[in-house]
Amino acid sequence: MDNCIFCKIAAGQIPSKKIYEDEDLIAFHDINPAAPVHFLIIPRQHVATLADCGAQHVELLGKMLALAPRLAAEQGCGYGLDAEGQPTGGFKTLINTGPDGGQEVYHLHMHVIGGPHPWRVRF
Ligand code: DGP
Repeated sequence: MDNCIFCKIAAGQIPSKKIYEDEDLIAFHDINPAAPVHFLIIPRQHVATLADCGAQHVELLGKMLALAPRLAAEQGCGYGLDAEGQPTGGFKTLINTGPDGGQEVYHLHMHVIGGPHPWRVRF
């Protein structure tokens, strides 16, 4: 898509701090991090919003979701159990959709946000 900043990042036309790429997905650090760890997972394919996804995108969305915990662990905010078997670590996943959902860039992206307290917020 012409004029889509994330398509340009996916094509390597705009620099980004990439942490992952494969034939379908790219992940890179958010330019304006909201927490110690904050990266975005995007499809290479231009899809404007989550609301534009249909049955043909289910596999792609599944790949995005499955990638999040793996990259979160690599970035230092993985989820797990401690020595006592208690939950530890973890991260938020967030997809903003449309103006009322706070979406600013109209290329589907999943935020992965984490790091130790006190950055935590309700959403
Ligand atoms: P959203 O509100 O869900 O559309 O969030 C868009 C996010 O994208 C926002 O947290 C900032 C980030 N962002 C916007 N432009 C760029 C860019 O050029 N590079 C990077 N790395 N992140 C960007």
